[in-house]
Order: sequence, then C-alpha cells, then structure tokens
Amino acid sequence: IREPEEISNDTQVQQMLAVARSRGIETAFDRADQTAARCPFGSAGLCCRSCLEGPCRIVPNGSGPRRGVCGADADTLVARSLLNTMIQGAAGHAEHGREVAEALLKTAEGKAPYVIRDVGKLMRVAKGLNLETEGKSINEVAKAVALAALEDFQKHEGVMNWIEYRGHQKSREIWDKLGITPVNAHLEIAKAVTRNAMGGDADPLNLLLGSVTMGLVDGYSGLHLSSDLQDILFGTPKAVKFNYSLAVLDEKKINIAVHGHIPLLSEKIVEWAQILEHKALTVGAEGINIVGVCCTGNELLMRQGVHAASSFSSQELVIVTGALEAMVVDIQCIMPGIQQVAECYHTEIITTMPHVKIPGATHVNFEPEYADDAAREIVERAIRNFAKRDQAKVVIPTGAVEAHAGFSVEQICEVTAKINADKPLQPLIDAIKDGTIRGVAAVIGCTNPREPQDIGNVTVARELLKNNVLIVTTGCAAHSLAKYRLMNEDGLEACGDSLKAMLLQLGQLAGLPALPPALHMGSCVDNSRPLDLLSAIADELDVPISSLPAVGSCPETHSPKALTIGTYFMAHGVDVHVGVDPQISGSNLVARTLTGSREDQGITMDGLFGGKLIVESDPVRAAAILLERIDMKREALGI
Ligand code: NFS
Repeated sequence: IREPEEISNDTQVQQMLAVARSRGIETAFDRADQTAARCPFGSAGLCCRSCLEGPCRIVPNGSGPRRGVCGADADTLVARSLLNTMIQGAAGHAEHGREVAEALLKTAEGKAPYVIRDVGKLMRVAKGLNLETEGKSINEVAKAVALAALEDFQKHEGVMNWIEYRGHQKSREIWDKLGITPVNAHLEIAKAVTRNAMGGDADPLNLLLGSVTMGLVDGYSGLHLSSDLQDILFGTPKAVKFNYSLAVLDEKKINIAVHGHIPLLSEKIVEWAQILEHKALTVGAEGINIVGVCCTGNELLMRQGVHAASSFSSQELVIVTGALEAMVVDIQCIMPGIQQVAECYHTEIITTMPHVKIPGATHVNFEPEYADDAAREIVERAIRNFAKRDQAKVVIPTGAVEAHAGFSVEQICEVTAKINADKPLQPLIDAIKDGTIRGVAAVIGCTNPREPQDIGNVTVARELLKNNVLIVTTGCAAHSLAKYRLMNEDGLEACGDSLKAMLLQLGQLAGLPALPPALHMGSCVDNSRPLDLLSAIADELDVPISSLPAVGSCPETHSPKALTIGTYFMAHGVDVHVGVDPQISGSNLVARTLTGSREDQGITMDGLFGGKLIVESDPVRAAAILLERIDMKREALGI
C-alpha cells in the first residue's frame, strides 16, 4: 500500500487521501494498490476473449501454446487487442461529436434553448465545408453545418466532410494511398468491430492500419468536429483566468462539481447557478460555486474561467472534502467509485445521460430540447442538499493556483498578429526557424491512479521547457501543469532563455505579464487545436506536418481515448510518447511496427507516416528522446 506522498506530488491530494483513509473511505489509489498484481497475459495483449472457444492466452515468453484455438497467433492477438482499445477511444469521441451536432441542429431549428455565440466561426466553418452562406440567415447556415456534421455518421461513399475540410492535404495523400481514409464514423467503427471479431482480420499489419483509421475517426468526427461545433455554440476560447486545485471548493457556498466531457449541460448549469443564486441565500449559503473535474472542467474553464478542482485520478477526493452538494456527470472518465464515496457524505451523484448510469445515483435525464429543465432541477437539488451538509466533516485544503487558459489557435494568432498583422503565424515560424523555439510539444492526456499523480506530466513539460520547447497542453495533463504553476508567469523560471524572452514579449502584447509556458488549448477533444496549429504552420512552409519539429507526449495515460488521439497524431507524422505500457509487448512485430524508425527493416509507422510511438516510463529519458526527435526533424528541414 503506497503512502500518500508516493501516490501524488500534490500536497492537497495527499492531505485529502489521508482524510479518506482515516475515515475508512476507499479511493482509486487504494484499489490500484489492491489490484497491483496485473495479469501477465492481458498486460502483453495476449489474452483473447473474442469467442467462446476461449478465453485463449498465449504465454508471453514463448513457452506453452503459441496460438489460440482458432489458430490466431501472438501478433494477431496483440494487434486485435490494440484495435479493440482504438475502437473504444474512437467511438467515445465520435459520439461526443454526434451529440454536439444534434444539439446544433436542434438549436438552428429553434427546438433547443441555446444560442449561436460565435457567428464568425460558424461562417468560417460553413465556408470551409463549401456551404452556401450568401443571403442565408444564421440559423439556416447553422442547420447546414449541423447536417454536414451528421452526414459524417451516415455517408456510404466518399470521405468524411470534416477530413475534406480540416485534413492536411499532404497527410491525406498518404491515407488515400493506403486506403484508410474514413468514409463515415459509424461505418468505420462497425467495420473495425467486424474485422476484429473471431474469424475476421488475422493480418497484424492490416489490423494496425485499422487502428490508424480509428485514430482518424477519432480525430475528425470526434476532435475537430466537436471543437468546431462547440466553439460555434459556446464561443471560441479567448485568454481567461481560472484557479486550480481542490482549494477551489468554497466552504461558505453550495458547491456543484461538473464532471465528464460534453459541455452541453454544464454550460447550462453555470447559467442556472447564476439565475438561482438568490435561492442559495435563503438556505444560508453565500452563493453557488461551480467547479470542474476532468474535461467538462476544461471546457468550462476555457470559455468561462470556471475554477477546476481535479483531474481524473483524484476525482473522488473532491467529495471527500465534505463540502460538495452535487457531482453532475455526463460521459467518459467517470469512476463508478464516486457513488461509494458519496454515500459517506451528503453529496448527490447525478447522472444525466441515458447510456451512462451508476447504481445508487440520481438520474436527471438530459436532452438538448429540455436542457434548461435539467439544469434547473440539478441546481435546485444541490441547493436542497446544502442543509444536509455535516460541517464537522468539511476539510478543504487551502492555496489555489491562478492560471491562464483559453489559447485557441484564434487566440494565439490574435497575439502574434500584433507583430505581423498580415501573416500572424510568421513570428512563430521565424522563432522556430532561428531556434528561439526549438520545437513544439503537446503534453496531453490523463492522470492514472496507478502512476504517481502529476510527476510524469510535469517532469516531461519542465525538461522540454528548459530546452526552449514551446508547450501546448490539453486534458488532465493541463490540470497537472496548472497546479505546478506552468500556466502563470511563475513558470517562466522553468524555461530556457530564448523561450522565456519570447513568452515575455508575446505576453506583453496580449496585455499579460507574460504568456504562460504551457498554453492551455482545452479538453481532450480540443487536441484538434494543436493539430490545426501545426497544419497552418506546415502550409506556410509548404511541407508535410511530419517535417515539423513537433512531438506529442502523454506521460500518465490511462484511457483508450488517449491512445486513439496519439494514433491520430502519428497518422499526421507527429512522434508520440506514452509513459504507461500500451500492452503491446506480446508481439515483436506489432511493437516494432509502432515504435521502429523509418530506417528499420520492415513496415513501420515512422516509415509510412513520419511519426512513431515512443514508450518510456521515465519522464526525463522520455524528454531526452523527444528532444532527439525534434533535433532530427530540424536537421532534415535544414533549420
Ligand atoms: Ni482525456 Fe478527458 Fe482526463 Fe484522460 Fe479522461 S478526462 S478526454 S481521457 S483522464 S485526459
């Protein structure tokens, strides 16, 4: 059993973990310790549960059976098990995109109570999709955009609209040649499930290409489509301040945590918390305090500056403060364990999606048409729960960290346009060319209860910053970097001299003391934004994205979604580091194909797309490898 200090670098998490243990409350960190001995077959990707001949297991070291009953060997098993993971990731993000598209359609038809907050973006997206905007009303254009989005789940031939729109041409050529460009998200997911079933695709390399298709489905019907439509509905993020840590809970107020991923309901909860603030006063509270958890938290902080309380692995500890009246969840990354913790307190867990329920939790159904009713009911429930709070149980750590976020590509360009109004990206390109910025790294992904929280994310970021690599960040990794002051001017001490000077100069142009060393680009679906930035830079230089000195790093991943996002980056030729074992070690062929270099014999991701997988659990070593790859790409570019 690990001590709190071994579990997290965050002293507030350590404090709350000690409180949980003293009260006999079990959390994910304890369960990670209880299940520490992991199945060696599954860990290597060598357990097949595809049919009732099995489960079949192949011994990782080669002794014992070499094939399952059907004859599938280790390479096939590992490739299939990876594709299974990819299907989960792609399906989650595709469903996110589809739900937002439906909400936009209902809004355009006047059936859902949302407004189009960013008309400029709506028009840009419509033009990008080659839709007619002349003489059309805002709602007509919005309806056309929503229908184009929904078509990405229905088409039977051609290429997904969002790939036509957002996909980088030079990457497209490779995907088209390989025949892996997705037609529609649902069709590709169904095909992937079929090929992965018993008696389907047995060719490990073909299965790996299937994984790349899942990466593209995730990237375009999930990430790009969601970011574009959410910006249209809720506004494109702009520089904003927020506070981070468990200390954002307010003892004097009614606290509501919004947790999950889709901002459709949580945006409404923020609205209704303001409308019903007066009711909070009638029950003796000083107001209503909304705090974010995971990526719903990221969505709200990016657009509204809502404070964020926790990343994935410490989500249960928000409840352990004893000051939480409700935790509202939508989809993804929601631990069922929150309900057991909530039962020790007055906290009400409220599920909101018909396909994501938890035994014992309250369910308030969310449909875009009735978003106001659901949000109102949830806020009223939280207000009622305040009376049940046991003040003796309240322990809230102190010391929230101030951070800056909201760095959409549009916001970054607005800042750099102050140096070059005609070509806003030029100052960044010049800085990359002359070495002021050695490279760009997207530090993304999760926290994982089995890993020491924040250490991987923060160490990789600090090592790269020290070497003048500009960091952009999303997801729970962004929570880690915010906590350790890499999202305010204090973090400048972590930067190399040339990067620091540039951040100071750009920050002052933006009216801030400095740009933060880690630019928060949003939630995990907002991993579209780093790719859009790279795409635009590659276009200016007329090179493929794979030529740019850019890398991705996911040091503390746990989620299939993070692996799918990583695959989407690799499909564009960006090297991706993962700090947690991706469970592919059971097949040399699969591991070599993913992690090998272009010079190696045989087919490799690097050879096909120009970007490879780097598996390294030591964050210092991982950063050193990423720097090597950045330098290799700089040299090849002649800069
Ligand atoms: Ni991304 Fe966001 Fe966090 Fe990981 Fe989960 S919340 S979508 S998957 S754990 S970063």
